[in-house]
Amino acid sequence: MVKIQNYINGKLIAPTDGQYMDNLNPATGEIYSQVPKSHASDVEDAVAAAQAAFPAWSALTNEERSNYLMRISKLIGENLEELALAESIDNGKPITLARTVDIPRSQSNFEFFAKFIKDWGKDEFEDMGKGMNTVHYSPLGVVGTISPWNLPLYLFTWKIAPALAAGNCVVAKPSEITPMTAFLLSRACIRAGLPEGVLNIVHGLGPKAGQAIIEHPRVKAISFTGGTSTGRQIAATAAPMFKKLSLELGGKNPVIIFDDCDFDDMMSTTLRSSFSNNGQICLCGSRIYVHRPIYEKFRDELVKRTQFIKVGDPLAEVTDLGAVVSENHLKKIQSYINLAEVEGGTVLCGGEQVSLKGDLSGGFFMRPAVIEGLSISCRTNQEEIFGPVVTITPFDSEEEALFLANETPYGLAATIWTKNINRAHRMAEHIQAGIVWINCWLLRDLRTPFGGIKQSGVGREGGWEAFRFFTEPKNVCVKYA
Ligand code: TXE
Repeated sequence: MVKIQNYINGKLIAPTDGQYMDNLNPATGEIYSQVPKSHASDVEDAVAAAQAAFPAWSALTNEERSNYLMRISKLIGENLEELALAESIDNGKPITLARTVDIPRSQSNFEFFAKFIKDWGKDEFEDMGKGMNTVHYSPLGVVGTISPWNLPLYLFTWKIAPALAAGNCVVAKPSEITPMTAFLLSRACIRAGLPEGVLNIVHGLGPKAGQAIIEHPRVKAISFTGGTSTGRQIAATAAPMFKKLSLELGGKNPVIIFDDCDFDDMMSTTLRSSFSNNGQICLCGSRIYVHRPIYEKFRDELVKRTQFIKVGDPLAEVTDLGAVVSENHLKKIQSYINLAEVEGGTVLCGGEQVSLKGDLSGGFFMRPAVIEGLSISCRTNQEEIFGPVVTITPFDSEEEALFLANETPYGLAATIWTKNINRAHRMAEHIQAGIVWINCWLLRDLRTPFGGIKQSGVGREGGWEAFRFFTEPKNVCVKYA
């Protein structure tokens, strides 16, 4: 059985008190590896290593740091199959998804920021005749990153790559539920010759290892992706210490479908935006609002296509949806299916647990669900389920669609389907979300700001936003003689 190790000061090491916890394969329910149950002492060692590495790492040129990142990116590409297999086993997602989305995107994260850092310099503002202002951007020192289980390596590297590129040293904690690809990444960093202490990966539970990173006085910034309640807790610790905070939290994203949309394109994309990765993507659309003239056509087609989705072995090439990430998560999702019925909704299809045969008989599988007949104020439409569950509701006017879309505490992403470009822009302007997709979903340009408003988070990732977060600006003003 694989024993995952921490990566501290360039070495793979056991946690200081020797404690490990079990890591389960969600497709079988079997334990298949052991994860360090790290404590504050491991975080202390990681921060000390990062602090010691910082002067030399931050003194490198942008080009030199970029070269290290490119080497890591290349190694991710060379080990795509191994990483995709590990991600699929750890998370329960289809290997085809890990192979085409998670791992290629992790590779791109390093490559993108390696290239981007070469254009990062200083800003200059000339006050004609009076003086010149130069804004220098300096790395912060040691920064902490904490990431979730839904897109394990993808979100882990999305934070680490810009932090390192900007000249910081990092203490990173992956989710304890999906630690394997972060462990494989630490091996890649060793092979890439990344200097000791520049990146440190501490495995363990959130309230122990995670909290120790948040609390550590030498950790200058925290970049976190995960649940809104965890984000609130993190902010409560970090804000009084005046740490920089980037919080990417939950979502309850609306999809608004007008009767003039390209129906076929909308249908196939909506199926993806509803159920990709078992709905365990913060950007999935979970509340679907449909213009009344096409409501019934849409409903029947969505239900028909949802019933065709293949739930099965994540390692089989034909599988559409694998296992959800854990037994607890499966129970949570199913409790919302029950709740929806109590709240007066009708489950049109899915929602039931699926029992597979053989090795997969202990796995956490369920059929994707479509629910109708719920009001906007009910819990099913207000709380993040984070599973393969969507609600559908008809609407009559733009105003009504906007009201429904905005009437939750979240504001991460929204999708609008219409061929009327004026209407699309009107809607986009008034929708309360950090990201709006028109006639598409998950079309990502890594230069653009990524993040949410309201309870979906604080701050933005991506492009310059990431570099601004991981640096401190200093304005130097020189008066002309
Ligand atoms: O999140 P958690 P989980 C949401 C979604 C999901 C819920 C739970 O609603 O159902 O979060 O997922 C660490 N101090 N999203 O369990 O618990 C933890 O160890 C410091 C939205 O993954 O918030 C893990 O590494 N760290 C989302 C990370 O925080 C702590 C993506 C996330 O854990 C901690 C995934 C603490 N006190 C889930 N407690 C999105 N928006 O992308 C936990 N952690």
